Amino acid sequence: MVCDKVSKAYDRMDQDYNFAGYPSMFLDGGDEVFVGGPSTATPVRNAINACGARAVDPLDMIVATDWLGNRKMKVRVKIGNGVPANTAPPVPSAPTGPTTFAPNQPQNFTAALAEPDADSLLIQFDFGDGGVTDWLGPYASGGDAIMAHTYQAAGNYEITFRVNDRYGEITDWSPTLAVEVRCCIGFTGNTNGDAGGAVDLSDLIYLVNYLFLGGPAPLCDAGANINGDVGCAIDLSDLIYLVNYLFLGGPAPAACDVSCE
Ligand SMILES: [Ca+2]
Ligand SMILES: [Ca+2]
Ligand SMILES: [Ca+2]
Repeated sequence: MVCDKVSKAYDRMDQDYNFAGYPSMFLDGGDEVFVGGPSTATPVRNAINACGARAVDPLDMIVATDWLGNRKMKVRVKIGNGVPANTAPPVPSAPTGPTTFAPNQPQNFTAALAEPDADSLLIQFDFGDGGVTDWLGPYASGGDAIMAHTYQAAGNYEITFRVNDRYGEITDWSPTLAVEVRCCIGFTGNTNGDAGGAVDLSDLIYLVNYLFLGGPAPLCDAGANINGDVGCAIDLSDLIYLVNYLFLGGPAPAACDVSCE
């Protein structure tokens, strides 16, 4: 440090090393110090050799880059002094979310994120129906990432995700969340397939439209087989059953029969 020329060097000398006199010599960050100047070269030579032989912690450094577009790049650097610069995130817990729901309606699934270095994370979901996302994010460590997905077909699926700490560490896939996509949930009658599953006049109109006016088919046979007949036929008898239920105090629509899906 040339402390009589550089003010930062002077401050370091004054505040950190309790500066005592010129010329003073600090070797290897202050590991060896000569105050006032040695009279011969030998002690300096010995001090330099001692510094050279000193065991020091290895430095570990990782450089990562993000392409920002428009000819811009962000460079991120992590340095570990005697410890690894980066720690891998743990395998995440299974995602959480609804486990029984109808197809063709977006559902939200939550990924809880944790990272020992508090690195922000990219996440990748596999929804089990062939829908694997790109790496999405970054999301802050310690929070939740919510991902919407729409299943097109009834069935059973396993949802999993993994995380990437953007310093080269990608976890294994998390344990899975098992979901059941049923076009009929609980009871029949929701012919128009509204998300709340309500059975009301709009379902009756939907069924009339389908049976007699060339309208679209119910979401699935299982949801429209309101009288619960074994053959799962959707016909006038279901319509009568629904009218009876809605307006004449008749019995509730039949329970879902998954064999109709
Ligand atoms: Ca990390
Ligand atoms: Ca409905
Ligand atoms: Ca029927």
